[in-house]
Amino acid sequence: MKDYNDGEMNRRQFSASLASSLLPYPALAAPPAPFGPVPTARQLLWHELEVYAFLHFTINTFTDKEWGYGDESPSLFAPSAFDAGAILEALSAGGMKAVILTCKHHDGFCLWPTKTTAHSVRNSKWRDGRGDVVKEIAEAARRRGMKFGVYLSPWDRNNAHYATAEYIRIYREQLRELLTQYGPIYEVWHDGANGGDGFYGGKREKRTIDKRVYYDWPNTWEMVRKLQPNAVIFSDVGPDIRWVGNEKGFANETCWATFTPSARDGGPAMPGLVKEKESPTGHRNGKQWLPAECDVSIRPGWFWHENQNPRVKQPRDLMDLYFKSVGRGASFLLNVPPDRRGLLHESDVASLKGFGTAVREMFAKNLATGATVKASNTRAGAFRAANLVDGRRDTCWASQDTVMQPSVELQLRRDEALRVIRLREAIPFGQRIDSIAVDAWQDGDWKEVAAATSIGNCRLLQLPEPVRTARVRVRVTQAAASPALCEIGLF
Ligand code: FUL
Repeated sequence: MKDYNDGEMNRRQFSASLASSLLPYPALAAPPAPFGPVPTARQLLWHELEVYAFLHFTINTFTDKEWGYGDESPSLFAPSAFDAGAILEALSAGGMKAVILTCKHHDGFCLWPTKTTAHSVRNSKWRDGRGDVVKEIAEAARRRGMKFGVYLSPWDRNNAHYATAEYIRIYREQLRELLTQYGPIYEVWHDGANGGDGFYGGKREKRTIDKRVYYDWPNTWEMVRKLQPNAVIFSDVGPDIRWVGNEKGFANETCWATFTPSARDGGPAMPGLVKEKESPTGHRNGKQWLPAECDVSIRPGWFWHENQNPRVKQPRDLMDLYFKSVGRGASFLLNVPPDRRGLLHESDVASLKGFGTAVREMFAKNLATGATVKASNTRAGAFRAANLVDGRRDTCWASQDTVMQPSVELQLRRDEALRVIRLREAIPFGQRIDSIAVDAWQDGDWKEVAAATSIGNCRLLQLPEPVRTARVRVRVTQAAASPALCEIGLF
């Protein structure tokens, strides 16, 4: 398979921007050598999102199903008051930075007027067959400054050609339409569910495919790269973002951004064929930078069902998942399914709002801003300890190459009650730290208040109860290469 990793170039650009202020003293600017795989430019952009939404919406919304068989009449798709602007407003209130729409789910119904099949909105009564859900959601997202991504199910229970080579041509053509007609796409989502029985143009039979070869994924990914170079590709095996291995919305307590996907059957790893038990943790010395995405629905099902209206996750449940996904270096992909009106249900809107407000309030004031920062060791050049509290991700503190267990002390202006500590590694240099401990100065002595393993893009440490202190120390207790952190945040 082709090597998609252009992270090396990326790391050099990052180092160059750090060093630009030191041009008269080039010898001082030497950045740490990267450790292991490093993120690509598109992965770095994705790492900044952290929280984004899924919209599961299609004919299933009207038939009360999770997986449509593929024989549903397009006329069933009939939202009475579809309003993309209202949906995006609610997602934005929930703090979502982007949205991924199920442009086609397993039943094959296309939410845009595709030329590849008659099984689409074009043959529904909605807007007299002239509507385009993809367009309206994409445009509403852009109006709010949110990014837009597409879910296109590889499995298609409607298409007569499914399981033949012709279907792969059709699938790629659908993808081409989505990637060329709706502006910039930030994420392309390939589901692992595959094969089995379906309508298949009237045959109503069971069709199985060989997941290892049938989809010829490398060539589809190549096409995505050409049409949307900044889009990250998600699947069980990446190549950019990996499934976290469960649909409950959390990563393992230790979660490495690096991973070497392998197949359950010993063959090459492919979507739908990965040892998903290893996905929540990743691999410490994995060969690829392949960070985890934690998908979960705000309701028991992925699609809207009336009888699940009383079972919407509450803001505190979402907050817990936020800490167990974003707080473990992964992303949080929260599904909020539109109802039969084509709107988000009032309970979901209220939960989103409560969650968004809780996150904003928790991180509104970084108590580390303005603190005096001293490190036990700092490498020469632009890698000052003060970079840890400058609110930027493109500057960092780093120790000298041989110093693996440095510590950093923050002196605050006054006693503060700390509830959450946020750490971010300078990931363009790789995931270098194995473990850290955090101490607070209390009653004339250092007291350990928290400890963690993997950090990566973000590690959130929740203190069981607020700790009052004016001095905080972060100790790197183990590292595979000299540490480089871009943030220590205190909330
Ligand atoms: C699964 C699908 O089968 C579900 O219907 C849903 O789309 C979920 C996000 O992925 O594999």
